[in-house]
Amino acid sequence: MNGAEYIVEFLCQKNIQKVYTVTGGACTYIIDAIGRHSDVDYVCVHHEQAAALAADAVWRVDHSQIGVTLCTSGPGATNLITGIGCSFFDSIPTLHISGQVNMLDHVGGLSKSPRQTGFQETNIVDVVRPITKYAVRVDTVEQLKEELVKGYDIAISGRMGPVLIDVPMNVQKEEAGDRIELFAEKEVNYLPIESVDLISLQDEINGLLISSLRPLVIFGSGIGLAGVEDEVVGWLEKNSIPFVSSWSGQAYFDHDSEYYFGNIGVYGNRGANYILQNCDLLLVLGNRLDTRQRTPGRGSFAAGATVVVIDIDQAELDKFGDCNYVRKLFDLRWFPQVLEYLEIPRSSDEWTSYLFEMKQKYFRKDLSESSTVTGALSPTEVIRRINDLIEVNSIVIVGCGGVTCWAYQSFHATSHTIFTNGGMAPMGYPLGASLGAAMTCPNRPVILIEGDGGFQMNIQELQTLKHYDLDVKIVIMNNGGYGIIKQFQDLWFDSRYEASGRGVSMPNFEPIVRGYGINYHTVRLLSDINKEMFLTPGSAVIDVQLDPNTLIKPKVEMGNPINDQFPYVTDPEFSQANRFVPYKRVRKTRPTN
Ligand SMILES: Cc1ncc(C[n+]2csc(CCOP(=O)(O)OP(=O)(O)O)c2C)c(N)n1
Ligand SMILES: [Mg+2]
Repeated sequence: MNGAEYIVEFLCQKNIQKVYTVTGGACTYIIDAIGRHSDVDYVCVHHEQAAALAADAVWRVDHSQIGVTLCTSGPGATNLITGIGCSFFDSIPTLHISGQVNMLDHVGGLSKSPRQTGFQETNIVDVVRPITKYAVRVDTVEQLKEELVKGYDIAISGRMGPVLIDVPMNVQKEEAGDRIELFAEKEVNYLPIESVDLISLQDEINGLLISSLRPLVIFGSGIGLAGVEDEVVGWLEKNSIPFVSSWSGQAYFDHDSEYYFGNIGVYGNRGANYILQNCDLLLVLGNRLDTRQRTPGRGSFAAGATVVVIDIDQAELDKFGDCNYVRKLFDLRWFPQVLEYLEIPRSSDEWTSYLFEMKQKYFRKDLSESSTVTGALSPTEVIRRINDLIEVNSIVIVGCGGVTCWAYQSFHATSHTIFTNGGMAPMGYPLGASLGAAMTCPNRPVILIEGDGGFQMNIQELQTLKHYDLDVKIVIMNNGGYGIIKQFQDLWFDSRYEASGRGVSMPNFEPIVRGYGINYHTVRLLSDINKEMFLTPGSAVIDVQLDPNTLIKPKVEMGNPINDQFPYVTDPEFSQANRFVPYKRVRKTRPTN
């Protein structure tokens, strides 16, 4: 085996069958080795960003494998960056193998440091270091062998994330022996349970649970990343413990759960936000409480509660600075052992009846627009209709923009898997990610909910869908521009739509989509959306024509706490909904409706 063949054999041993790639001079040995391997194949995409986004989706839809890309040096490697960042911020394990120029041609071999000596030579390792868990260049085949094992283990352990291994061409050609060496796991940085004082953790949480009358749990994606969603949901349901979720957390439980009260945050469900703001104990599991959840005015977040955050990453806990949160460094992989000894929080009768009152009044009742009143299509109604028509085991991948808010506010997942890229949130995520999802789970329908702006950003991947005959249904929530930005400009820039309306236009997607040989449907009325569109085999674009001024509702406008969202409710309704903790209405930027 040479180094290139060794890499492919290693991937095969790690259950990796697909490698997402755009070829180039510096990775051709590895490409050729894949071509000669019977169990590993490459998938040719049309932009390396899409390869990295495809890789980001793989673990999300199948926890038994991680996504892998292969690219050439220079522009091939730099094109991966957005996708690598996606996996880094969302803690998704991926492995990126970049080809590098021969070490003989490399600046590293010189005493002086010119910018470049080899053609397309780029120091990708240093470029991606801040957005990878680990990045390394290997200079020998022996190093390659060790780093593959080490890199893979780092990607899947502890707080997971992307790893990049840069392999010069001479190493790809070097003799590597005839067997794979899976060295003892050295670098695995799990937070071992012995390093945590389990008894005192249990005691402390127990003390808080016992004294709480209005407990609430935030279900964060960390629970799913740790693979303990079944145990945690079982505990919540068995003990009637109310919970709300983050957007990313929504991927990991059945939203029909009686004790689920919606998703929280700036664009969260009204009722869920009220509940959160009125609890007296907030147990945050695997959620980093970013600005989209707490708003920049953090002081008003869960103002009447003791907030307990359990997180795998000390830096995430440290970032809370002088907030008086109780912080516990703990790997939720072992949380089931903690659950066994936890007291059951006792909700007061007032709290329980309030929870269900809020659910009755607000849960799945938010309506961005009502088509019957305004005549324009309501994005909320569109999402709900799609939700009703698609199969329950569908994978739903959401874009970035108004479209994210509409989808997460309205989609009700039972056995579906719904995800977006939450941290990096690049436009164009769904098309790239769909390749990884559809390749990894060929028997599950893949549905994208994308904006017209986002669709433009990886539109070239329609060809990959076509070439591999993948079955992906792409719903475009088409408002003819960058809706979420315009809504922000409405508030802060007197509706001057600079670079969101002025300067931006969208093409007629129909001839473009048909040019790729992909089916196309226009939707002007809710009733235009039908089951056939989703059931007909082959990829299709479903182009939903929204009014360009369709707003995201509800939404926290900057300066307000999360329980005072636009459109503003009346003062009596506000007081009713916030009956346990007094909140002053800070500022009404728009009239009460
Ligand atoms: C790669 C990238 N560039 C810029 C942005 C900033 N951004 C966030 S949403 C958005 C507009 C998205 O438009 P569209 O996909 O049509 O969604 P809409 O808000 O109209 O629903 C922009 C420009 C981004 N998230 N990603
Ligand atoms: Mg748009």
